[in-house]
Amino acid sequence: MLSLIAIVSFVSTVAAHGTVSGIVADGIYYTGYNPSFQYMTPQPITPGWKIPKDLDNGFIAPAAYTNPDIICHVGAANAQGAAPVKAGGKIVLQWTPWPVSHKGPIIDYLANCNGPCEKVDKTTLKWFKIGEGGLIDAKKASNGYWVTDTLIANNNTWTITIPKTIATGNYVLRHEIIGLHAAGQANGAQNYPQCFNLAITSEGTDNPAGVLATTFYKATDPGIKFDLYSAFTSYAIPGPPLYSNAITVSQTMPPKATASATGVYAVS
Ligand SMILES: *[C@@H]1O[C@H](CO)[C@@H](O)[C@H](O)[C@H]1NC(C)=O
Ligand SMILES: [Cu+2]
Repeated sequence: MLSLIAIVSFVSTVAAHGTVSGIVADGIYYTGYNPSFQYMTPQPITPGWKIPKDLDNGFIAPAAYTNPDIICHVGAANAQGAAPVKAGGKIVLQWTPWPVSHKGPIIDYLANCNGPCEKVDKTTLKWFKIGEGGLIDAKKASNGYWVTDTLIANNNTWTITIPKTIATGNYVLRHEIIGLHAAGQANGAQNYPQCFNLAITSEGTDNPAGVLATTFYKATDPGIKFDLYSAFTSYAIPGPPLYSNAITVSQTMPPKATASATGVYAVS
C-alpha cells in the first residue's frame, strides 16, 4: 500500500512541470498549443508554436543548448496563427500550475520574422531580450524568493510589455522559465521555452540586433550551473543583454480577459 502511494506521488511530481496554456494579448485571451491537439481533426489553430512531442510538459537540458530544440522547445513547428498586439501593450502568459520547487529566472525574447511567422525557418530567427527577472530576495523563503514565486503568487501568470520603440511586424515571442532545482549538477538546469506568434503594430522604427537562440546559453554559465541549495547571495541571469528600450513590468494579478479569440487568426 505504502509503496503504491509512493509511486503515485512520484508520477505526479514528474508530471508537474509546465506549459503555457494561453495568453492574453491586449486584453483578448488566446488558447495556447496543447500536445493533445495532434489527435484532433482539424487541429485547432493557435498563436502558440506546435510542440506535439512535449507530452510530458518537459524541458530542454544544457546538453541541447546548441540544438534547434532550444529555440521553441522540443521539435517545435511554426504556429499557424498570431495574436495582434500594439507596441506598449501587455501580454499575460498563463502557465499551468508551476511547481514551487522549480525556482529560477523568467526571460522573454522577441524575433522579427521579416515576413510571415507561419512560414519562417526558426533556425534563422534572431532574438533580442525584452524582459528578465531572477532572484528577488536570497534570504526570504527556503532557497530564496525568485520571480517564479511571484509567478505562482499571481495565479501562475507572467506579464510582459511589448517595447514601444520596435518596428511594426510579425514577431515570435519566446518566453522561458529556467528551473534551477537540479542545476547544481552538470546538465541539471531545465529550460522551458514557449513560443507565440505576435502581429505587432507600432509607431516605433527600431529593429534591434538579435542573436540565434542556439547561442544564448552555455552549460557552464554561472546562471545555468547554479546550486540552489548553497548559501548564495546573488544570481546572474544568463543570456544576451537586455534590449535598451525594454520596459520593466511590476508583476500583479492580471485583470480578467475582456474576450476570448475564436477562429483563425492568420496574418497576411
Ligand atoms: C487563475 O487561472 C486560471 C487558468 O489557469 C483561471 O481559470 C482562473 O480564473 C484564474 N484565477 C483568478 C483569480 O484569476
Ligand atoms: Cu519539473
